[in-house]
Amino acid sequence: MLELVIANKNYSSWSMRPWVLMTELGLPFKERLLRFDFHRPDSRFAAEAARLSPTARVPVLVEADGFATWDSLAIAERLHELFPEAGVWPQDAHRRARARSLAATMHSGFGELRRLCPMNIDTDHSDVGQRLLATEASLGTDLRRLEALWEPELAAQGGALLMGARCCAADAFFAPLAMRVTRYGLPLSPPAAAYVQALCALPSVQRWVREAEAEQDFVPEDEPYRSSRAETPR
Ligand SMILES: N[C@@H](CCC(=O)N[C@@H](CS)C(=O)NCC(=O)O)C(=O)O
Repeated sequence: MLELVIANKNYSSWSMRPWVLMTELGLPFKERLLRFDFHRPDSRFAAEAARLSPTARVPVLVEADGFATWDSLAIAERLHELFPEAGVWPQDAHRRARARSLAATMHSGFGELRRLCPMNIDTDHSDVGQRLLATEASLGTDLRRLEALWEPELAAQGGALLMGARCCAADAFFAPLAMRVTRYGLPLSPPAAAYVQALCALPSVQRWVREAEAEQDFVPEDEPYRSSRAETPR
C-alpha cells in the first residue's frame, strides 16, 4: 500500500496537493501525518522528515518496498507512472502538456501570494486580505496572473475545472490557492472565482477542510497574523 506522508492539514499547502489528487482519483493510499513542531529542539517532524527525504520536507510518497518520492510535482509524475489510466494528467497529449504547464507554473510561482497569504484553513483572514490588497501591489499582480492563467483554459474546456469536468493534477495544485482566496477574501474575475468555488466543492477538498478544522495545533511559524487560535487576526 502506498503511504503519503503529510503535515498539518490546516497549514500544509504542499501536502494538500497530492492528497487531494489521490483522494479525488480514488487511488489507494494511507496517510501519515507528521505534526509541525518546529518550536521543539527535539522536533519529531524534523527527524522523521529527514529520515524520509534529504529535503526534510513533506509531502513524501512511500511505496510498499520503501521507495520514496519527494516533492509534490515529482509525486504527481510518479503517480502517473504507477496508475497511467487514473487521470493524473489528461489523455490527450496537448491537454496533458498544458495541464503540466499549469501545475509547474503553480509549483514555481505565485511567491508573493504564498508569502503574504499563507494557507490557514480554519481562519477568516478577510480583514488581513483587505489590508494586504491596499498595501501590497504584488498581491494584486499575482491575482491578475492567476486569472490570465485560468481563464483561457476554463473558456476552452467549457467545464468547471481546468481540463473539463474531471479533476487532474493541475486542479489539485491549485486547491491550496482556493483556500487562500476564500480565507483572505481575495477578489477574482467571475470565471476565476467560479473555478475557486468548483475547487472548494470537490469532495476531497471538503474532506481535507473538515479535517483541517478539526486540528487543534497552533503553529506560530505559520501564523503571521495571530498569536493564538482564539485571537482575532492582527
Ligand atoms: N517544493 C516542495 C515543498 C515542500 C515543503 O516546503 N513542505 C513544507 C510543508 S508545506 C515543509 O515540509 N516544511 C518543513 C520545513 O520547512 O522545515 C513540494 O512541492 O513538495
